[in-house]
Amino acid sequence: MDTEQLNARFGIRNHVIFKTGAGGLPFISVRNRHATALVSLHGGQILSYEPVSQTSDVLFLSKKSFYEDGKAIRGGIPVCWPWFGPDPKGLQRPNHGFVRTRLWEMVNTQSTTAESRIRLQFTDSQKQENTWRHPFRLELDFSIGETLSMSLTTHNTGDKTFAITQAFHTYFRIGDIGEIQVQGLENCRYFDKLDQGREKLQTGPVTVNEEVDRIYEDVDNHVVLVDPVLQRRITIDSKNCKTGVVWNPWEKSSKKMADLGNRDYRHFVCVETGNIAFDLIQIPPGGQHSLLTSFVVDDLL
Ligand code: TA6
Repeated sequence: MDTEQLNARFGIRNHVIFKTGAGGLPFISVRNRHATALVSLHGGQILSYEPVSQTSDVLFLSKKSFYEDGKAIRGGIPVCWPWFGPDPKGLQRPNHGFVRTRLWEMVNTQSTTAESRIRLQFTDSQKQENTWRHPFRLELDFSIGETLSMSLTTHNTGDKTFAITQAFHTYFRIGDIGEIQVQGLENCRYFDKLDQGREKLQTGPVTVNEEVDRIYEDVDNHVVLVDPVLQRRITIDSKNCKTGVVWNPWEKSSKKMADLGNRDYRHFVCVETGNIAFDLIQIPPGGQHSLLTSFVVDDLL
């Protein structure tokens, strides 16, 4: 469907409008009295979320992102599925799974003046990954308003159980990486991916003054990103998951990434929620699992 057909079928005057954007891809521009947002059908990825109370976007989006089939957009909230991180089978399949690199389908849209809802889906008929053979249907729901909420529901439509790992790989825009704190992970154990995966203990809030790539275990699903430069606090709640990630590539690794500016690392941190590493989710035939997350932005008084 082109954007004219998408608008005819799913557009909502003043609130949900489809448009062709970077790379000739279809995007959804969302506006209501509480927030504006931009959602890419490529990747099923929200790229921008700006509550009217904020003067800067809650999400970071690289100006050097790629917008093409087979590549992930650098920023917003990429959907990592059906695996998180490198291909668990070592078959050279894409990092973080294949659904963030492909076009999703529209299912429906709803909006009031206060909240806009979008449902996308991705099914096995759309996949081009011939090494993931399980029949499935993915539903991705966004609720955009005073808060941003997301739900990723995996349906097993086949006759065999399959296992997944998954995450919302959220890029938060921040004033400066050296000033932020991530609270709520105190006393959690984590795997330090930059130190041969050694298991360590988080003492105190997470601060970042070098490259960080940590998978936190048994998190209590309530984390707060405090940004004294942008003078805001972002509360990140999640459900049906036990793991989280804090990642920043810092200067050296950033320079190896063609879709990231050399100084971009100062202005984003990834605080991710999902079912990662040991938190494997087994879905039986006919079964389903929903990964939920929500974000509330408050001003720091
Ligand atoms: O979530 C952190 C991480 O797994 C890092 O190891 C790094 O690879 C990052 O994701 C970005 O991955 P990408 O494939 O989007 O470049």
